[in-house]
Amino acid sequence: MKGIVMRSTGSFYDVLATDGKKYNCRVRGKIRLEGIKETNPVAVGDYVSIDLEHEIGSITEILPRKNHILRQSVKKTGHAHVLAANIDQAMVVATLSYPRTSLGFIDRFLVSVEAFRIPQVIIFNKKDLLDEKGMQWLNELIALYTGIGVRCFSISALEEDQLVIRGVLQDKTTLVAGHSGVGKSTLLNKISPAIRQSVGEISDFSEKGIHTTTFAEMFRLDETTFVIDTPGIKEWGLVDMNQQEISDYFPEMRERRLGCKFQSRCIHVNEPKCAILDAVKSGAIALSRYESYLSMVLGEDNRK
Ligand SMILES: Nc1nc2c(ncn2[C@@H]2O[C@H](COP(=O)(O)OP(=O)(O)O)[C@@H](O)[C@H]2O)c(=O)[nH]1
Ligand SMILES: [Mg+2]
Ligand SMILES: [Zn+2]
Repeated sequence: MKGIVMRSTGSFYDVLATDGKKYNCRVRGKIRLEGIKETNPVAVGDYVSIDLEHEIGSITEILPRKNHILRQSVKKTGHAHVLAANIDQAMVVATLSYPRTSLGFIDRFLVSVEAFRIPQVIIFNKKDLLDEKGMQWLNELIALYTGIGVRCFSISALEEDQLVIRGVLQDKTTLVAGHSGVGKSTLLNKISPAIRQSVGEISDFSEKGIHTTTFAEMFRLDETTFVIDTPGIKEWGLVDMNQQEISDYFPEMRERRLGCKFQSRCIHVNEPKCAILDAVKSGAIALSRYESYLSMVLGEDNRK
């Protein structure tokens, strides 16, 4: 029988099979997917073949993936693991206040996802808490991110705005991310009763300092609509990216960097005749985006 992996705990997997039932399965023997060298080959979102002869089913095969997202398990020391597979879009929920999501976090998320060529959506939540100045800033950010090809929505999850987001999710598999406290659970709960999440429980504190691998969990909204929640992800580490590569994942840099004097050797930090630096100076590239870029290029977690 075939099925889709809804949840993984590292050794066990919940598989939603074509008969509509969920089976607890594990991987028996070694299965390898071509081109994947990661240690846990089966990920949430994978289409798999399962064998139900024994009390606990076994996953015997991973069907070819459309795509996947890798994530660094533990900063620096750990290996990358496949966070999820077969994703149509990745959505980050952010807030400009209570709490304030840094643009650095948003940009890191966008880059991590863009590296796998997966379309991105930003949901700016808690619009109701913004004053006039805050609204102005919000509109500037929406203009900035829309300008680089990211779909943006501003909502208040406390209002009826979730209907718009339900439409964004329809017929797709969407990975959802965001810092704790931004209203992710509030939004997901309103979107679907199938997703039952506790609201307002900040579990950050107890998790701090413990290097656990974060696993994603998938929920089904209807036959063709899936949401993948990624609880507890506080940082998006860049996996396997060299300095030259990073500007490729900034859509506003991708074409422009061909104009740099040093071409692919330019990392746009202090090189002469750098097309990216020129664009930052002229305002064609937003300063906040360039600052995020610099932190990724010069950040130590990323030097290779
Ligand atoms: N003012 C306001 N508060 C919100 C909104 N969305 C969520 N909250 C509140 O923010 C807190 C954190 O929400 P929660 O859904 O648990 O956030 P999560 O950690 O991202 O899952 C809760 O007290 C929610 O009631 C919103 O749009 N406006
Ligand atoms: Mg939550
Ligand atoms: Zn350059």
